[in-house]
Amino acid sequence: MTTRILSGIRPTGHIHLGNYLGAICSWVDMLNTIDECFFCIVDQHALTTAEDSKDLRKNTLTIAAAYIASGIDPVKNHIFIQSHVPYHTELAWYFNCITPMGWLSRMTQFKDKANKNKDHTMTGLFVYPALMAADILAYKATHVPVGEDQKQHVELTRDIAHAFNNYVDKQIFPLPEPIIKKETARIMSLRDGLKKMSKSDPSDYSRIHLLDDNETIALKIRKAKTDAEPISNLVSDLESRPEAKNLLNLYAIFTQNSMEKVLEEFEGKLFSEIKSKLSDATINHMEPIRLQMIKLLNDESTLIQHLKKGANAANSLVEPHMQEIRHSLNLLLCL
Ligand code: AQP
Repeated sequence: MTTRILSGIRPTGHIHLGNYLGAICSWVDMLNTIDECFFCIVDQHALTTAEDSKDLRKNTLTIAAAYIASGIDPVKNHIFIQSHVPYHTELAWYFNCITPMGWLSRMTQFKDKANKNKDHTMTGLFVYPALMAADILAYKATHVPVGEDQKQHVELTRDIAHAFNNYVDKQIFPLPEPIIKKETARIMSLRDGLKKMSKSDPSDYSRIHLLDDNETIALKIRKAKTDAEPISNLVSDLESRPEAKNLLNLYAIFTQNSMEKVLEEFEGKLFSEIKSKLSDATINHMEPIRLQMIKLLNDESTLIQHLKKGANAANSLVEPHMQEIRHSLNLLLCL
């Protein structure tokens, strides 16, 4: 069976280190082991939170630049915009018709986001996971690399695939596997080690943006919340120190060391020293990506050509799948 990845990012707010490490880096790691890779910029999902739609065009191009600058070759792989492939919303409708409301009500992201805006919770936010299932299953994707927060949605996608296959009594969809890399599964906020780093956090100091310059990165790390204790050499001691754990974990990722090695290096040291070394390691890793993103964003027409090529490939793959799906639903086909 052909192995195929489908994953994406919502073009909302500022793309940050959590999106980069939790999603994009695990995509890059898998490029050589998977037959076909499709990376989407899920602009229609951005519409589920109305405040995000005003900068949609700019954010869409920034995400495309981030994918390419991080190492996804747009010629060998397919980078495209969700709204350029209308089959996603068609398939989402079919899924809405076979997905119990109880399944969608259990989604923790829906509960969190709906709670923040109780008087203005729109239907789109509620059915978002059915559209995400369509994003993945339209391609018959076999693997979905995501951060930990999206695991529940990928599990729901498997349930929807299974329910649809049963409904039409045919194995149309494979059950896609979520791929979640332990060390980068959940990058935490720099202001609160119990909250994930997130685009919607009101504080810019909670996250490092991919377009932050070196001084801003250093400042955000200097201002990151910590505690007063020096570091011990026991990994288990970090369980009660979420902010320390997050910073040390970032250092371990950027220096490609184990947490044990990092604790050995910093045992007895104060946070001023740790933060200074973390700043250097982060800047070292992120600066070439930022510079490449800026270069790509300055050549918008080339970026748009890549996105058109990606949309053509996506539409060509999905079109016959949709015919099979419509046929399985007994829709009258006149083509
Ligand atoms: N903090 C994180 N750590 C690891 N992975 C993360 N991801 C997001 N935050 C972290 C992963 O990034 C991918 C794209 O996410 P998204 O933009 O589609 O939606 P999200 O998960 O809701 O991301 P944000 O940044 O938190 O946005 P808002 O604040 O708008 O909700 C996914 O694979 C996600 O797991």
